Amino acid sequence: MNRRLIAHLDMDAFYASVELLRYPDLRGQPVVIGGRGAVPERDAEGRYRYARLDSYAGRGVVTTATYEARALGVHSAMGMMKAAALAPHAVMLPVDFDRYRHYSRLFKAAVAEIAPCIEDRGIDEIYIDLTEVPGAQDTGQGDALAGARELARTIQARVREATGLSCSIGVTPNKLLSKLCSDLEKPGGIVVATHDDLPVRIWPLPARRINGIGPKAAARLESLGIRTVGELAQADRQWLVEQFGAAYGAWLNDAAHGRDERPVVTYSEPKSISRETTFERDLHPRMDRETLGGIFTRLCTQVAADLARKGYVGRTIGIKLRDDRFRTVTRDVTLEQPTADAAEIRRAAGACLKRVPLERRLRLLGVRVGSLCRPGEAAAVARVRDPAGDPHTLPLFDSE
Ligand code: DCP
Ligand code: MG
Repeated sequence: MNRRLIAHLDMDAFYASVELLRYPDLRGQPVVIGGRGAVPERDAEGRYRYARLDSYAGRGVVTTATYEARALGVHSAMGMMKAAALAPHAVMLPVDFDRYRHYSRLFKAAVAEIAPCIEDRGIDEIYIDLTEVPGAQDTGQGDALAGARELARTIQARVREATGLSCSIGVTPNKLLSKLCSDLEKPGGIVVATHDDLPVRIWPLPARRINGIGPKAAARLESLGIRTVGELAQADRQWLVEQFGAAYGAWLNDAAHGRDERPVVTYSEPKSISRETTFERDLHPRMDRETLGGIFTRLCTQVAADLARKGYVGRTIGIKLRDDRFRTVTRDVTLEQPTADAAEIRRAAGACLKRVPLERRLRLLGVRVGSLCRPGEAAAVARVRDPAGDPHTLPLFDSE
């Protein structure tokens, strides 16, 4: 039987790298993607004029940054003002999701030409089952994984050819280890490993690097004196079960020992499609009624367009509000018939809004459509989910 060879591929500084394709003069510079600034315009000599971080005022967050900006301490999810303090001269570019989605499709299609068994994990990462791909199992002189290594190089080269972008790849016997390995030698890294490499490459890592150990579980582990994956591996399995419950405790022990049998799932139905926005300044439900109404309608239109593009209709329409004290409320309503119609979504979302006491200023508004099905498909058919396929569907200590 063939050894399992699972790859995890993650694009390097994805949004930033896509932007550098159209602004190549920014290569080598600290660049931050985030906020809603204007797109750069050309000056009289045809050169782009860029906004710098120190000109920013607002509450936007960094979605990603080039490695040069990261070297200054800037990272994803950091407030732009804080980033400005660290890297005042960094160039700031607005996000352009349509463009990132386009490149996302391109790189996935490029990989699919070589290895068709792909699990989509979001805009910039995929798992690839290489087990049956021709050549993957080849062994070279003194290298049992020569075939896997070569295949990873081929995939990396094809992605670059198709997109101009670089990515990092981990190849191991399972998804858990591959996800850890793809991150080890970014950017442009290829890390091929087996269980034998666990003590040297994986055990020194902080436990929270494991996908499924979130901030809460990491903090709890730390309070128990466990910081690294290796320390977690040394902890007694039964003791972990006592501390974290049967499912999560056992999973922690398996994870630390690099045990993971999850298959690469080539397709999964989305559970819901949503859009949300954080305002530049808090908006008052009465005083800013018109502005809010406009944003609300735009969100509904965007969700409707997302549904249409992905080919879904949905029955449950929901809203999410966050007030200036960071309190979040959600409301939803289930329609008789599924829809992808912007006006219908707007009506249902409006009805949800009426059920929320609007007393404080708002900082965030979101619209979601769930209970998705394909147009024409019987809406009442409940989708059966695989209860055992993915340990992350277990009642995890952290929900991520
Ligand atoms: N992203 C985001 N908000 C975050 C983290 C990421 O919007 N808190 C976006 C921007 C990233 C993309 O998702 O470009 C992919 O996320 P990654 O974590 O893979 O980050 P990068 O691809 O930017 O960098 P890396 O080279 O570390 O993978
Ligand atoms: Mg990435």
